[in-house]
Amino acid sequence: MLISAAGPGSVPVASPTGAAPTDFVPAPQAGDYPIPANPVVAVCGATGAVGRVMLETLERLDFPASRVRALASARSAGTTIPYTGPGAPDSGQLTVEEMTPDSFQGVNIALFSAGAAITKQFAADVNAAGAVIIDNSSAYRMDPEVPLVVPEVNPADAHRHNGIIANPNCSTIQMVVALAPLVKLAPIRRVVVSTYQAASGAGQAAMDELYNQTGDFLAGRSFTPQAFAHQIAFNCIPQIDVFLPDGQTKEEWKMVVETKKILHNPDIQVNATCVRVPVLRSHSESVNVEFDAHAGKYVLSLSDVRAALASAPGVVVIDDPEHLDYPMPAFTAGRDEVFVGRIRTDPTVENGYQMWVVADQLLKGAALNAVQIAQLLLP
Ligand code: NAP
Ligand code: 2RA
Repeated sequence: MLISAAGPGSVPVASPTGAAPTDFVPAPQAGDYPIPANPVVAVCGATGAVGRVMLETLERLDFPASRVRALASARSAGTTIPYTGPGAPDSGQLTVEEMTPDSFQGVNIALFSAGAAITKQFAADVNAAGAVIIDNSSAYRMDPEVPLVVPEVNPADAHRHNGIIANPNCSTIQMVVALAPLVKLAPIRRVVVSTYQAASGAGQAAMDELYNQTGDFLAGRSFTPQAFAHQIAFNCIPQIDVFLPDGQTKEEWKMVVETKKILHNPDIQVNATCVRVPVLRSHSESVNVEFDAHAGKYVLSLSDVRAALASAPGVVVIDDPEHLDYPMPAFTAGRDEVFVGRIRTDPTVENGYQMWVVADQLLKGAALNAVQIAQLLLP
């Protein structure tokens, strides 16, 4: 990725004589973006589903900002969002500013959740202003120069950035938080995952559509799907993001390639089916894991798997079938952790285990993960 002399990558420098570029400035490093103890933080996309939760999270975690700014499109400029955490204005209300190339002067950390096109549009301006981007979109996730970070899994990668750090896709984050303790037991050969993704994963307008459409459906009123390709009320849609030529969707592809990158394991096989369900907030996943036990080198048991999950950072095991206790999205919304239940052996394969993984995708899948990355950057 080559953005500009101030952006990531080695960039050809134009000769003052006008000759063809012959020299290269070194690629920017993390050290080129020093973060003070009390950074200025810009929340870019502050009016959206993720942006609003980012502001709540900065406030709740007491993130030591000296100032917090809320940026969005011209449509929301001038509106206000309550914010009383560190760096808040005396009014306790942030006034939303229109995001422009000049918005980033004085900013140290820009938390982006405005979509891939907007991140790409402003990335060079942000880096030129000396600010680090922590991006929730897919814009740079698979760029080899951009770390893709889940703090419970690969925190060290965050320090190898060159101005941009990517937040993985929400459905990937909760799965790798549950896989990370298992890969310490033995190498994982294959993962088969089916997702049950909440409407808010597609943004604020999509969450509103589920809510309003459900009311219309129950009242017998007609409605026209807009945020989704089909009716979402009382329905499941086996398509998230666009279809790729091989028949999988881009959401499914993201789970495959992002998992390999985060776990630093190009050989792990992942097969995903991603489904939108009429849930407001929190994604659920059925995850089947097949360990490579290397012909008896690793001897695993169900209790090893349970113990690894129970002691993993960021994971809460809720698994008591006798009392009908397991994670459910209605009860994980607003919670920071990744919840795992229905942990059992898969008798159809050697070294296979099955689990059910639920997390608030607006928090751990997006806003919280981004703020945790920002915490890693603090001196
Ligand atoms: P959203 O609710 O639709 O919010 C989009 C935000 O982007 C709004 O603040 C919007 O501002 C802003 N925006 C749109 N056009 C803009 C422009 N031209 N200039 C500046 N700001 C602009 O979407 P979201 O769900 O928060 O998702 C945001 C990003 O996070 C996406 O890349 C998404 O894939 C990713 N993500 C989302 C989730 C999730 O669970 N929702 C999880 C992981 C990752 P206005 O209000 O002014 O239009
Ligand atoms: C979704 N994974 O649920 C996406 C959010 N980026 O649509």
